[in-house]
Amino acid sequence: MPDTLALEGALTRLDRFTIEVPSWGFANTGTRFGKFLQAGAATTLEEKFADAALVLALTGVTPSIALHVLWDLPRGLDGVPEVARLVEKYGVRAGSINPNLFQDQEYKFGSLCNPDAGIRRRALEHVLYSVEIARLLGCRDISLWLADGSNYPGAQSILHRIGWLETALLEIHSALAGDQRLLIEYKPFEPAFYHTDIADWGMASHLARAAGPRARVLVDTGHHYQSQNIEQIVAWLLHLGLLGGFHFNDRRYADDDLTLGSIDPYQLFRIFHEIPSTDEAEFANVAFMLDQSHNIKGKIEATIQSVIVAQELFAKASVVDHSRLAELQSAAKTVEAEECLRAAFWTDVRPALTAWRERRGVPCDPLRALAESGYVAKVERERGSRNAVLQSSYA
Ligand code: PSV
Ligand code: MN
Repeated sequence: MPDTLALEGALTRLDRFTIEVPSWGFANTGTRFGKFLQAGAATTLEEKFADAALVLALTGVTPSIALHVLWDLPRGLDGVPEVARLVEKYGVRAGSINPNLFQDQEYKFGSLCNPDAGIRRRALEHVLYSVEIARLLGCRDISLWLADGSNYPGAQSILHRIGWLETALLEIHSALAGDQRLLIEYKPFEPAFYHTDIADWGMASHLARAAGPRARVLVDTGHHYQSQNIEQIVAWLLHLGLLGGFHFNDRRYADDDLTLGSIDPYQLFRIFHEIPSTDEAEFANVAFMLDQSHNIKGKIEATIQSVIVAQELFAKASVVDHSRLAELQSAAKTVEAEECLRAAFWTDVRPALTAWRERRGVPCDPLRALAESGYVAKVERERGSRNAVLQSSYA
């Protein structure tokens, strides 16, 4: 079992671990079959910032909120001053900027890969102004996910679409300024069910390399085939200098958007184990973000629960005895090496985390603090009747 010193070391590493929350995690989102609406769900951008500020106050480790351009800045660049005001008011930074290339009716056959050059150009312009939004708000990362693909064999030229995508990404990359980065997210299927233009980490890696040095790959843990070895992908991306960050969520079947660690906490532990938190510069290059929508659980509650789980699993991965593990691996001591890893996984880091929170001046039990704050009941009262009116207009 790791000793007290190893646990203390783990706590030091925790100081550098932060995680970004998604604005859409506070809003009424659901599955394609429907939404179970919540009275307290955030509708306005200000409400999303207010909820994110509470998560920050209760956990101390979520300094930024990811923004989705069409959902949060529907007026594009004109929305920037309002975001800047909310950043100032709530003390939560604007995090990664997510262009939206999947909502417009024009995108039925794709966005940057659409066979129609005019639609490709309009999609490109949307990304370029998203880059500009990011620049004005001082955001480092633009997270690009395309829903592009096709549903039937022969319906689209896969080859032509690769070329169009490469051309577009080059232009997007050349618009990046300062320390900005382009994170390219892959997904094997959904909404397209025959081919997806950026289906896996190999395609995303190639596209990042072809686009330029400020492009990297974004790993969404829900975007893999069943039983794929995600930690191996992470190790490869680190080796190639291409790991840009994560969209964390858990899944049982496909892109289920379940809360982190709810199904397979050992997997997230194994992913964290591959990321050496000892190299500060490299560690800072990895953006840890949640990408979950909560259809059943309370939104703020689920977000806090996910943050806690991320910290627990990160702390567990940090107590691995690396020098002993290296010796055992060299000596090919299979069972001992595996047990060395498992010992860290089964270490109860929760008391140490409680002490760490105490030192940081945040509640020892953030979920209990949320319940005791009465915040959810308050926003249900404040937002409930307005949300009910909005909801009746969905019908
Ligand atoms: C697509 O499934 C995705 O993971 C992308 O990151 C989108 O931006 C996000 O979900 C929208 O919920
Ligand atoms: Mn994602």
